[in-house]
Amino acid sequence: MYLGIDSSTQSLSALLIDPSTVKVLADESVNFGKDLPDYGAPSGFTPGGMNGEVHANPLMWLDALDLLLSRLAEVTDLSAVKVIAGSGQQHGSVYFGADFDEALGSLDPLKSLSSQLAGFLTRTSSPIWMDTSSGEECLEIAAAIGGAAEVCARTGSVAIERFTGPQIRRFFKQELELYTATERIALVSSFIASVFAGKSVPIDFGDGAGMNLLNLRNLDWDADLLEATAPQLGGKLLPPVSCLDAVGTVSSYFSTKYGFSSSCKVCPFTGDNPASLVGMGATEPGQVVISLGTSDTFFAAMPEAKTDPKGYGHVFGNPAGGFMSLICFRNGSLAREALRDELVVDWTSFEKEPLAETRESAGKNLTLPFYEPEITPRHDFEKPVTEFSEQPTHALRIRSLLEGQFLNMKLHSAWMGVKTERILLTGGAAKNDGIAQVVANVFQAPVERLEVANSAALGAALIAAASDGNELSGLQENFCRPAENSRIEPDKDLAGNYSTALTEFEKLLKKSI
Ligand code: XUL
Repeated sequence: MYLGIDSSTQSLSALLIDPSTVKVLADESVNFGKDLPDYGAPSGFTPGGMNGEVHANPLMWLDALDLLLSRLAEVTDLSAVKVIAGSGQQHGSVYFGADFDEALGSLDPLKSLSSQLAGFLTRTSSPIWMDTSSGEECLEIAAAIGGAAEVCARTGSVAIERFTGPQIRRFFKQELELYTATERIALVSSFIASVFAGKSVPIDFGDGAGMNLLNLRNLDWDADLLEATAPQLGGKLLPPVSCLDAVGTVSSYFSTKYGFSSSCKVCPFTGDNPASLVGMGATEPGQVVISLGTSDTFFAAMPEAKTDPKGYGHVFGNPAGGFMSLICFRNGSLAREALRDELVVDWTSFEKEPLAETRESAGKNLTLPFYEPEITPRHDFEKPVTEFSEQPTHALRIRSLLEGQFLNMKLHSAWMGVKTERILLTGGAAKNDGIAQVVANVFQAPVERLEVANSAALGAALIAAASDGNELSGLQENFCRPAENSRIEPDKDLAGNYSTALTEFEKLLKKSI
């Protein structure tokens, strides 16, 4: 049995698989907002941050871990788990002081994780990927390295606010004493892995590439970037590693409390997007994954590291080797939920039938689908920009928003030059056929959804199994199967309409930013 853990923005999930029977044995989840309301983070982060700050409480992640494992132990015998691997929302960071490793190694199973580790955090809150506060630090880092293009050539991304390096620099500038007291900096992924292993676990290449610190040429921390980011930073990070190589076994806290075998291995955790690439069976180039989550992401395996000339896209490590490209759209579910609430409707209004009452855009009835500041394209939007040539019904407004989201995605993914022969759709909104049909039509490619919905947790479980000698491609063939009747074909007659729509969408965008 192999356990995959995914620590995402809104929840912590676990998926347990048995490759010999090709079965998912357990699938449990803790929702931060619903299950841990005392943290006051209904969407997984503390609302009301100033100056673009979006932080979450790392103790909430620890309480979620105790709760998740107690739920899992109730339904399964965890002593048969051979390896644990995992993933975390990318870019978020956690800061510890001296003696943290000692505390990790001597946890008392009669007490909670959060009560025992709280005293060792040098920073009580963790900036996460939605944070946009470090614009100034991005400029400073780029200037020190010789410009944005040079940062991009080295790390696969220009310096970006949500990436960990600029966030660390901001912490150093604003809270020098606490920064100095910090002995170790982890990503969300390596934090949870460290807790499992009872010692500091290094950051993996896949997730580490989301920090503006990892040089993609040698997969090591870049000395110039470390220096440009903050003093003595190199000493606070362990050398990066691959998520496929186990780094230890579970600590006695987990074996005593939840019944894991003391020989159960722990792999370094990776980022949610690299794990999703594995869980979607897309680690070989040739297919594209669109993940509809809090943010929407568009990603694909790449034969070689290629960077976005406009600086919106990113290059991360592909857990199976090589690289993946990713583009993140901040107004994903954020925007769909905002329109749903504005129109006082539910998700059935986003289904095929109601949308069929309207016509597909042929360059008319366009929406720039941004309710909040967007990162692709980068602009401080406050509300959507619309251009309707008729009085819009609810259905037309929904169609226009969805078309805008996927036209924007098509426009900003062209640099990847990847053939979209098949689109694998995942994330909460993927099951909606109305949305899937818009994706198929805009990209003029068939859309498929997989049987297992939580691709990051599944990817983590497959990484755990692969680290134990199981062939990854065979695991993917067995576990990453399209769900029955999930394929949506594009309407080929709409190719011309959407090509015009793309041109008009781009014009409207240029006019508005
Ligand atoms: C990717 C990104 C998000 C987070 C949260 O760059 O910021 O996709 O990983 O899922």
